[in-house]
Amino acid sequence: MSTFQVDFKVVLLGASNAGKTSLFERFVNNKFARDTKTTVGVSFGLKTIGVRGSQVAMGLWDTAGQERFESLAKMYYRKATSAIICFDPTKRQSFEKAQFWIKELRETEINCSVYLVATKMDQISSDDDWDISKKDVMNFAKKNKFKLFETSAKENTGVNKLFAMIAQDYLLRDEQDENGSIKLHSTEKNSTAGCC
Ligand SMILES: Nc1nc2c(ncn2[C@@H]2O[C@H](COP(=O)(O)OP(=O)(O)O)[C@@H](O)[C@H]2O)c(=O)[nH]1
Ligand SMILES: [Mg+2]
Repeated sequence: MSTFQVDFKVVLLGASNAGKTSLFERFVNNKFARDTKTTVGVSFGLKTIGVRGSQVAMGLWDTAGQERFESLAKMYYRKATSAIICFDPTKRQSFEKAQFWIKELRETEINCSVYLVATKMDQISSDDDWDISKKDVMNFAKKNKFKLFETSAKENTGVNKLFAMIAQDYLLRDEQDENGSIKLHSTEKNSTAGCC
């Protein structure tokens, strides 16, 4: 068993069908699959990102659909540095669920940075296509000091920008707080693998 180091933990959260697994797949494997439902267990991906001359290892966790039952174990987001909260802007309920997960997360992980992500932007041609008012979403983000991003896993837009910002924010935080990183054990390096 080899050991590898994860500098920081990032979790994906949001409603079922919000586009979490697709975002994960696009970022980790640079793929877009129409059917993502075959994931078993929690997926874990490791990506090394270069930021301002430093290399940081991001551990990215995706659910296996347990969010459908609103029964994600707290273990899933325990000690997460950053949380990507996905929602489908064409579905009001998806945004409501996003707010639910932020609340759940913040109950225990008070210092976890939140990145609010409107997914599937290839399906949006104007602000009128949003099912919730875009202005309300922007106000919500601003009020809570969450960064707001727009992505399309299908067309690979906004994805790198999101993860680069997460890595950059982590480095800034890390410079202020020189505390330890999380150690993980795996048989595989730099790949996705079932976990937990
Ligand atoms: N058009 C489009 N469809 C997407 C995109 N991301 C995800 N989907 C579709 O939305 C559905 C749910 O995506 P999935 O990633 O499984 O969502 P999850 O349940 O949050 O993990 C699937 O049918 C995906 O193909 C995107 O960027 N564009
Ligand atoms: Mg999924």
